[in-house]
Amino acid sequence: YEQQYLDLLRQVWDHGDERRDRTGVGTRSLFGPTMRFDLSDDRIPLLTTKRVAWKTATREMLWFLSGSTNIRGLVEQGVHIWTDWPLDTYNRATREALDRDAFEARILADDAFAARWGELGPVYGKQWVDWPVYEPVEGGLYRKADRGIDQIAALVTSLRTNPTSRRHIFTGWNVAELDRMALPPCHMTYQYHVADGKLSGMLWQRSCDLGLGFAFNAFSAALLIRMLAQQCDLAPGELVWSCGDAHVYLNHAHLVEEQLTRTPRGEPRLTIARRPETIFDYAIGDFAVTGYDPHAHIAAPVAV
Ligand code: THF
Repeated sequence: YEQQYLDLLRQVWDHGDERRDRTGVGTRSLFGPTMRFDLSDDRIPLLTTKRVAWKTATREMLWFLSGSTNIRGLVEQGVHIWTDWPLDTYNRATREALDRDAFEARILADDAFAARWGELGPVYGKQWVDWPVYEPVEGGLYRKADRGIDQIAALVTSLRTNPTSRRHIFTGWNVAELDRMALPPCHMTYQYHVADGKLSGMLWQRSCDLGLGFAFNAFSAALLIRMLAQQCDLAPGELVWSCGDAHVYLNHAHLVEEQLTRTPRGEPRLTIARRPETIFDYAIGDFAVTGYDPHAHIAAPVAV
């Protein structure tokens, strides 16, 4: 289970192609790995070779599903994983040097500041539940429709009404809006497959930070399969994780070396306490992980 990840981490670290990347930190990178995680019996891909903040990942998923693209809703819950990008934009624009705590304090205290500086642009949440639509009007012009496409609601409907479809897909990769996003989506395309009463999901990620992001991305993708399966009266099948550029940042050497000395332990399981009315009605308290006895957290810097 977790060994697939450790093997990939080792492979990328030892044999990856070293290059300068957008952030200037530098990475080693391999192209095109795939991993499979069986989700039956409530098993969930949650790394045990370091402690992973699964509640943070869950809050992030609920924030995506809410359609929000402003960090305020995360910061209010003590989730800091998206703050560095707006902070960087703010400090560049104003030539200030606010630290993360000071910036988050202003995001929480000041509505206008949060609206102006906490916005990430039309990232995941916007594209998932409100993908903009343009309607033709007279004279060869187009006007923006009042409501966009809710890809998640459409997915639930298609899973329920046409389970054998090969089009159970949603994506955050809105080509026309990429340049307005703080970051173009990394975990960009999700596809689902129903067979034998079981729901499997594939995540195609264009780019993966194996040291930090993978733990979040794999857990979240599995979490979403579980929520969708519950909503559609299906049992959980498998998560197939597939990636374009899988990389390790050069400043994560200590993490890689420490984590690869550790042995996975236990089989974490995810339980969902109730069945909410719709896919949009889950709350953080609905989720519990049992059998999670990980090795200690390993802190590592995030490349912005
Ligand atoms: N950019 C980079 N360089 N790496 C990423 O993993 C990443 N993401 C999202 C967008 N851009 C990225 C942001 N998601 C952490 C986790 C997820 C993130 C960003 C940062 C992080 O720092 N995790 C720490 C601390 C967690 C905590 O606050 O409790 C960790 O140890 O896991 C990947 O989608």
